[in-house]
Amino acid sequence: MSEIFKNIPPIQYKGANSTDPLAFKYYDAERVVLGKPMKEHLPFAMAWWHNLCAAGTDMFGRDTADKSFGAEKGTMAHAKAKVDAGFECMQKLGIRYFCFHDVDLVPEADDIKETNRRLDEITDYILEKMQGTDIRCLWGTANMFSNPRFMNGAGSTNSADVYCFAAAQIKKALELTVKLGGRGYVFWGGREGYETLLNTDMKREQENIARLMRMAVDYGRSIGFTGDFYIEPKPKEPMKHQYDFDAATAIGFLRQYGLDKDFKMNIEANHATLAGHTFQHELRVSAINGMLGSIDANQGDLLLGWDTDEFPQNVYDTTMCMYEVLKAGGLTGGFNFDAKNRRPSYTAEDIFHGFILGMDTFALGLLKAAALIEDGRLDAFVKERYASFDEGVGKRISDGTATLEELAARAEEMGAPALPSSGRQEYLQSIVNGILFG
Ligand code: XUL
Ligand code: CO
Repeated sequence: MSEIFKNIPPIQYKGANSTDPLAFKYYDAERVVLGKPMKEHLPFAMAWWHNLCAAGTDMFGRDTADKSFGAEKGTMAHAKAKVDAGFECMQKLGIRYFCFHDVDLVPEADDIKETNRRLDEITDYILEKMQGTDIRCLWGTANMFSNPRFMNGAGSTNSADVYCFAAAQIKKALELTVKLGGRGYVFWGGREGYETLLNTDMKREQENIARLMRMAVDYGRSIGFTGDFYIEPKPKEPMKHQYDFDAATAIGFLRQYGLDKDFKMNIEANHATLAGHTFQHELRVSAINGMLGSIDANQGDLLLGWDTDEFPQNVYDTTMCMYEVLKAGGLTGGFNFDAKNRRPSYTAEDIFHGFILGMDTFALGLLKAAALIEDGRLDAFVKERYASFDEGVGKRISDGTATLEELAARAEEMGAPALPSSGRQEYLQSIVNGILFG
C-alpha cells in the first residue's frame, strides 16, 4: 500500500517557538504532567465520519475536498482506501484511537445482510491494520439518523419495523465494537425527539428508547462487551426537541429506566453550548453524578445556532475542560475529535492542521489546568466559601442530622443573618488569566 499523504511527515513536537506549520507546539506526548505522560491524559481519537467521509458538503453547496483517496467512491476499494488513509493519518499524528458509525466504514446496501457482510470484511481489514500499531477503537456506534427510514428517529420512531431495523444495526455495531476492542459504545439520539406534539406520543417514544437501550446493554454484556455505554446529549438539530437535551436530562432518563449502572455521558463541547450551557457545566454535571465517561472534543461558534463541529482552538475552554477531567481522575473514554475542517480548508494538509490545532489546544489546556490545580487558590477559595457547612449547625445540615424546627429556632434567635461572603468572581478570573498568560 502506497503512502497517501506524501507531503506530510510524521508530526513532531518542536516547542512553542517553532514556526513549522506541521509540528506540535504544545503536545509533547511523553511530557509528564501531574505524574502521567500527556498521551495518557489525552487519549485522542479520530472520528471516521468527519476525517474520512465528510468532504465539505453543506446545505448550499457540494463537496470541496477530495476524500476519494485514490479509489472510486461507493466501493469496497474506497472503504479500504479510507482505512489506509485513516491509519496513515493517525500514525503520522500519534493519535491512538478512532471512533466510527457502522455506515462510515462501508457503503450501505439495500439489504442489511449485505451491509453486514461488508462490515465483516472491512473490520477484518481494520484488525489487520491495527496489528503492530498501538491504535485502538475508542467507541463504535450505529448511524440511525441519515437513512430516510429514520426520519422519525430510531427508538422514538412510530414504525415497529424501523425499530427492528435500528435493533439490527445496534446489534451489529456492538459486535463490531467488541471485535475491534472498543472502550465504549455511543448512543447519540440524532433524531430521538420530535417536531410537534400534535403527532407525538412522547411517553411511548421515551419508553421505547429506554427499551432499545436495555436490549443493547443485555446483548452487549452477553457478547463480552465490558466497556461503558454512553449517551451523547444534544438539545436540538436535526430535531427541534431532542430528548437527550443535556447531561442532567440524560442522567435523569437513565436513572428513571434503571440504565445508570451501564451508561455514562459522552459530552460534546458544541452540544453543550447549543443547550445554553458551557462545556465545563456539562462536564461538571456528569462528573458529580459519577457519569463522566468520554468527550467529543470540538467547539461551536456562539454567533451561530447550529453544530459547526470546529477543531478546538479556545484555550480557556480546554483549560476548564481539563480542570474538570483532572479533578474527576481522568476519563475511562477519551477525546474524540468530532470536528471537521472549514469548507474552504479543503486540502489534505488542512486535515493535519486541524488535528495539530486540536491536540495543541488540549495540551495547553492540560498544562494550564494542572497549573491551576497546583496553584491551589481556586480550590482554597471554594473550600473557604462553604466553610460554614463544616462546623456547628452547618455541619449538622451536611450530615443530615438537622431538623427544620431546629434551624427555624436558630433563625428566630439570630435575627437577620449577615450577608454571605463575597463571591469574588473578578478576583478569581484574574487568577485564571494570570495562569493562562502569566
Ligand atoms: C452529531 C454528533 C455525532 C455523534 C455520533 O452532532 O456529534 O457525530 O458524535 O453519532
Ligand atoms: Co459528537
